[in-house]
Amino acid sequence: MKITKSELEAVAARRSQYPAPGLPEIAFAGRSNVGKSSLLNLLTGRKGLAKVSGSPGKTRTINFYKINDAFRIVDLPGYGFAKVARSETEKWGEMIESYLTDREDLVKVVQLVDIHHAPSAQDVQMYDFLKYYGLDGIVVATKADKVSGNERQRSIATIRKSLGLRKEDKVFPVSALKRTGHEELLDAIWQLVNQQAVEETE
Ligand SMILES: Nc1nc2c(ncn2[C@@H]2O[C@H](COP(=O)(O)OP(=O)(O)O)[C@@H](O)[C@H]2O)c(=O)[nH]1
Ligand SMILES: [Mg+2]
Repeated sequence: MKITKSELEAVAARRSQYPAPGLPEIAFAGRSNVGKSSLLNLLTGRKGLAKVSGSPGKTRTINFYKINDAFRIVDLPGYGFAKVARSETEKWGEMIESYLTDREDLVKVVQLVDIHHAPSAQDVQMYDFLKYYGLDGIVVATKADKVSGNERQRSIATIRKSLGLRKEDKVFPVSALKRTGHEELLDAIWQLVNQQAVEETE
């Protein structure tokens, strides 16, 4: 598939600011600076849609992007930024947990990890949470341009092992810099969205 239309539909700091339900949602999770905004821009072909930041930890909201008027990509606030106060971290946790556990339109969460660092304890914790709620199964290894050949295979093996992926779970290496790997990811997302539509009419 191709994304021909994308728009930032809502920037939510609380539930009342979520868009009205009615479209399937695929959320993106990952630590600050993992490359979430860059991936979103790559997928939509719009360089400035999501703000790419050199300094991590800025996004404290859940951002809803409407795609092709057919589904939403939901950008969750990044975790693992050391410089935020504990009270902020708690607020972050509540906000994400509330969305993940109680949003009827949520189909799946794409977990982003950086290909040139082994998954962090927080990545593992996040992914365990997704498993518990049955939202797991798709992982993106970002910044794929930073490793090549054998090293890439080794990194992916490390990711699979650390997160405890099953055979059927998928890891997509993507580079926003080199613009590679995103088409495969988008096809997988589109398949999930359509599966959801079929299940709803059954
Ligand atoms: N080399 C490389 N750098 C990337 C890639 N994607 C993002 N970055 C850089 O990583 C930093 C964080 O990116 P951003 O998209 O803002 O991450 P976010 O905090 O997860 O939204 C920026 O400096 C980006 O330029 C990539 O595919 N390759
Ligand atoms: Mg971002």
